[in-house]
Amino acid sequence: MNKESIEKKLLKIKGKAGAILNRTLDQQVNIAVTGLSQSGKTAFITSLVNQLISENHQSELAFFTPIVEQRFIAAKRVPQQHDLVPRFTYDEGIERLSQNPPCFPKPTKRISELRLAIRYQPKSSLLKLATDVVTLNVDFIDYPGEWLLDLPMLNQTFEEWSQQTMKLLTQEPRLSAATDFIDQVNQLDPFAVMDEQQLADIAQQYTELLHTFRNDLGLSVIQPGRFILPGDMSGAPILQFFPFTRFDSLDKNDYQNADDNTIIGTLRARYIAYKANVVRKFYKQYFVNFDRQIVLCDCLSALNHGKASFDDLQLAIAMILESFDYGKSSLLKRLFSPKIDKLLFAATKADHVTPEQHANLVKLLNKMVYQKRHELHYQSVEVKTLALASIRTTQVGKSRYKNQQINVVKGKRVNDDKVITVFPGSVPSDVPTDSTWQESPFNFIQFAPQHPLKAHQALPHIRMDQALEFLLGDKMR
Ligand SMILES: Nc1nc2c(ncn2[C@@H]2O[C@H](COP(=O)(O)OP(=O)(O)O)[C@@H](O)[C@H]2O)c(=O)[nH]1
Ligand SMILES: [Mg+2]
Repeated sequence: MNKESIEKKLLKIKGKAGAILNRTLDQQVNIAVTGLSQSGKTAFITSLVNQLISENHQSELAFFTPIVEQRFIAAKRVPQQHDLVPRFTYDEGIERLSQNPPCFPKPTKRISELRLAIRYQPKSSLLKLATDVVTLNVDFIDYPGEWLLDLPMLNQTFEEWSQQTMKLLTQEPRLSAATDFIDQVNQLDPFAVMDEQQLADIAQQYTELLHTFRNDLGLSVIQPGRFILPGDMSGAPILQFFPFTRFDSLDKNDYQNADDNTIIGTLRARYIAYKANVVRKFYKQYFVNFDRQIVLCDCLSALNHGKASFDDLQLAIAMILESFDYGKSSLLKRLFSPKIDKLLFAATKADHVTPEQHANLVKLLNKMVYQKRHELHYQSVEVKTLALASIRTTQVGKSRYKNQQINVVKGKRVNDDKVITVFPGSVPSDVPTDSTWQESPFNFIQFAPQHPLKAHQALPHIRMDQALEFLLGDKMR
């Protein structure tokens, strides 16, 4: 055989091997993005997708190795995997950021999905032998973090859940807002035959209470999570239950034997149905398929709301962490077989503070994430924390203050659309003490984009490349 035909033959073998490898290699990854409402999920996915598909790599991704090593070829959107899951509305988000004046993408309140096909040149010798270009399909799944707060319910009876919820409701800051609701439930005769409308009304009152906790008090522990983000289950009887307030005074036997058509029997039955058809279903249908998870936390807003709000965020993070506890005895492991191998916690909206504060923001986040380190068994799950801005809306400058140079940010304040230059304040590196809360309340300002996004321009960001590297870098070797 002459040299030419040997080369031809080799190329042919390479082609065949490539085809086989392409079929057998793991070239698909599910990346789930979550966080409590307003934590920045929509902004995060919009930016991440935008960074990857921006033409000519105008995006600044200095920490994303496939780009640094010039192996990244292109990314494009392709039809998503599941027909029944709503589409993540990327175009609408970009449209809003491109209009004049620009605004943030509209908030979404349910699960959604988007698939990117990323083409790159492999670095690993095995893949390289087989093929010159690999396609990695990445599915991004956006879902409310409130849904993870429901996991502990799977381990609780209606009685236990009611008692635990009442503990929260009868303490400030919740108590003042909750007294009307508690009075209403106290007046019920639990063994009376239930009235559909009455239960619907009280459930509605409980739901409104949860909205008050979230929106007015800035609290994070909201249970059941679906009540404030019901999606297409809005108004369904499965969401029409609430904690019962007087378990201590109920006769155990009477409760056990209560008929399903009594008030207490109906509440119990709906609670059980909620666990099975809502909570369990989410974990079985979606959660078990996630390969990687990013949890977004808006620590700055929690600081703004004060001690009660911040403490509640800590509690919520501890509850969310239970979904990643893979220890042998964990609830999660017993019920499902999750496969998440990387977990990223990110403090969002880092553009609201000056860059030298980012280290403190990460330290603060670490305090919250690792508080349960000794109890939880992450085992093979790699955990990382980061401070980022999905969409950077401020510029950093210098200013003189008391004869010293300090960093300041310039941006358009959300409240009044004024462009201001300020030092937004220091971020504490640890959970603030009682006296810190009293002496110097936090007041971090929210900023909105100033300039419309131009066509083929990538969104400005902070550390999105580090998030990309953690989530995808090793999948693109
Ligand atoms: N300045 C700034 N604001 C952000 C950023 N991400 C989110 N926000 C703000 O937070 C709000 C909620 O974000 P969104 O992504 O809708 O939160 P979601 O409810 O978790 O999807 C947005 O409307 C913005 O006002 C960011 O990177 N920078
Ligand atoms: Mg959203």
